[in-house]
Parts: sequence; C-alpha cells; structure tokens
Amino acid sequence: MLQRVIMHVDLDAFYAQCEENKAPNLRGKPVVICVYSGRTEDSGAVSTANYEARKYGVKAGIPIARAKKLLESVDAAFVPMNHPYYEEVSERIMELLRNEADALEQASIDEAFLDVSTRTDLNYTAAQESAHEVKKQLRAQENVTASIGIGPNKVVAKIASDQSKPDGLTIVSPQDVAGFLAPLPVGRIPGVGKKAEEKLARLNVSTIAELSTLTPSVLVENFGKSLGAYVYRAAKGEDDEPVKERGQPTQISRIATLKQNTRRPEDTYHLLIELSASVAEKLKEHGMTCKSLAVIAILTDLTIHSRSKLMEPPTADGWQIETAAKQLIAEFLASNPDATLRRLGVKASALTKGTGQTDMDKFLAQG
Ligand code: TTP
Ligand code: CA
Repeated sequence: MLQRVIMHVDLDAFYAQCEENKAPNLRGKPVVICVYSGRTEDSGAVSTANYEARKYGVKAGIPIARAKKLLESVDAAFVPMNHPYYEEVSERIMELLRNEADALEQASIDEAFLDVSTRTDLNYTAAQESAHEVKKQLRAQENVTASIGIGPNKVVAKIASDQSKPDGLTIVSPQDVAGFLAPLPVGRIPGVGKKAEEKLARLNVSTIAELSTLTPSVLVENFGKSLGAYVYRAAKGEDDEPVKERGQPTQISRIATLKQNTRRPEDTYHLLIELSASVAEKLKEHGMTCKSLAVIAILTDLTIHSRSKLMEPPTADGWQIETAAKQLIAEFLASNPDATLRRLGVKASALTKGTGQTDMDKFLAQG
C-alpha cells in the first residue's frame, strides 16, 4: 500500500485573525466578522468570530443581532467582512506553505493539504518538526495561528486538524489511526453532514467505530455508490486521494485602493507601477506570460469597469505591463469624463506557459 505523510493546515478563526492584525487593539476582545445585508443597521449574518467571542456562543451563520445580544455586556468589536483583504493574506500564506511541502493543495481560503512524504522520509517525528516549523513561519511572517493535523492520508489529516483548536497539533501515525477514529462521532468525517448523521443514527450508529462495522452494501444502499464507498473506507481511516496541485492559473490580478480618489492619470501611476510589478512577479513565478492585459477601474460610485489590450508578443515583463496599464488608464479616463477612480486593478489573462514567444513572434519583433 502507498505510504504517505499528509499535513492539513487550518487557520484559526481566519477572517478574525486578519482583522486583529490590521487593528491590533482588537486583540483580547471578542471580534465578530459581519456580513451586513444593508436592510437595517444590524441585519445580516456572522461570517466568523474569534475564540473570545465563541465563548459567548457567537459563531458563523447566526444573525448579527443575535451576536450583539450575546455580547451585550462585553466590550466586543463588530467588523464588516473584507474579503479581498483576506484573499491577499491567504495567497501569501499559501505561498509560505508551498515552501514547506512536496506538493500542496489549497482546499479553501484558509485550508491546505501538504504532502510531506518525501521531505519527512515517511517519519512522523520529522513530520512533527515540520509542523512546528510551519507554525513558526506562520507566526513570524503573518502573525497567525493554525491548527494542524498529520496522518497517512487526507481524510485522517483533516479530522486530526479539527481535533484541537485553536493552535492545535494532532499527529496520527498509521498504527494510531483506528484508535484515534474509533470514539469520534461520525459527523467528524468530512462529507458526513447532518442528513447522513441522522440516517446513521437510525441505524444505531453514532461513532466511527460503530460505522466501521457496517458492510459496504448497507452503506451503498443508504448513501449511494460513491458516498457509500467513500464513507466505508474513511471509517477505516483509508483514503488514497492524492494531494492535487492546483492547475496553472488562468488569470493573475492585483487590486488596491488609491490613497485619494482621483481622475488624473498621473495620480494613478504610483499604484499602477506597484500592481504591475506584483502581477509580473506572479507571472514569472508560474513561468507564464500574458497575451491580454487589463486595468480594472472601480469608481467612487463603486461601479467596476475594465479596459484591456493585446500584448504582442505575450509578456511577463514588469515594465511592459506597467506601460500598458498606464496607457489603458489614461484612455479610460479620457473616454469617461465623469469617472472618478477609487480603486485600481491590473489583470493579466490569456496566460500561456513559457515565454509565449514563437519563432515567428521573435522574427516579427526584430522588425
Ligand atoms: P472556517 O475554517 O470554517 O472557520 P474559521 O477559520 O473562522 O474558524 P476555525 O478556527 O474553526 O477554523 O472558515 C474559514 C473562513 O471562512 C472563516 O474565517 C470565515 C469564512 N466563513 C464564512 O464566511 N461563513 C461560514 O459560515 C463559515 C463556516 C466560514
Ligand atoms: Ca479555519
């Protein structure tokens, strides 16, 4: 059988940690990240809450008004969700994690599977050191904590990372798998939701140990062929799903807010240069070039516009991207006399691997 060491990293109360880093005075207080619906002042739902707020029963999905009631008597902070900012932090974190893995699969904005089989030589003591190193890096570079699970496959690693939170580390070596899983409720298996749990309860099954006594045919009967087969194996701690490196990106973009709203092209250059350099760097990292370059203009009325041009030959060059972006924004402003810019983005698309230059391109470029 294939032997592997898989690590699952799950950042703790991720959006809340991002906000705490932006405004360190939030630390120590209950922090609630809110998705305001805009109907009335408090209408909307909680996206997540830090662990201080969770002590009061505040959690993802509850109405903001209810969270306010629960925290009535405490000095708590209610912060609107700022998704682009969390994406930015997440991207940096994934890059950091990528350096610690043979292969990495990003599972969500704040979760990743790391195959560390080769670099640990299948040794769980080395894997433990690896996890400590990941935690150290996360703290030093992004000031965040994560809960980490290590096991012989993705399912076990994921269940393990959920075992101790926040800032947990749970290591389940192959010989410990059965004992680790046995007492856990079936709902801890990823993919086993409320409905499946209820079905299993009717079969008098509530723990994974009980689940592992069911025959494949009973499971297939109840959950269908694919979920049934998966659950049967998961209950035994078996799973062969590889850590899948994401495919190459289809576009690379960077967006940021201008220091001041403006409609003078010169005022945008500083930011455009920064964004272009960052896009170029990402392109080079992936060994890709772009054939299409766009600027994204988000106006003071929050409408979003874009203007693009063909890059011929395709490029990953920061200066070429910057030049094109400056030209595009000047054109956009000239043809939109009422537009005032609030945020700006640079987007590279139509990406291809390699220099993108064909011999014909080179020939034509020589003039
Ligand atoms: P989770 O990893 O589920 O939660 P978390 O990181 O906030 O907390 P934990 O320490 O338990 O891992 O989700 C990651 C982010 O996704 C979370 O910070 C906010 C967002 N999210 C929502 O917006 N709505 C939701 O219902 C959930 C569950 C998460
Ligand atoms: Ca998380």
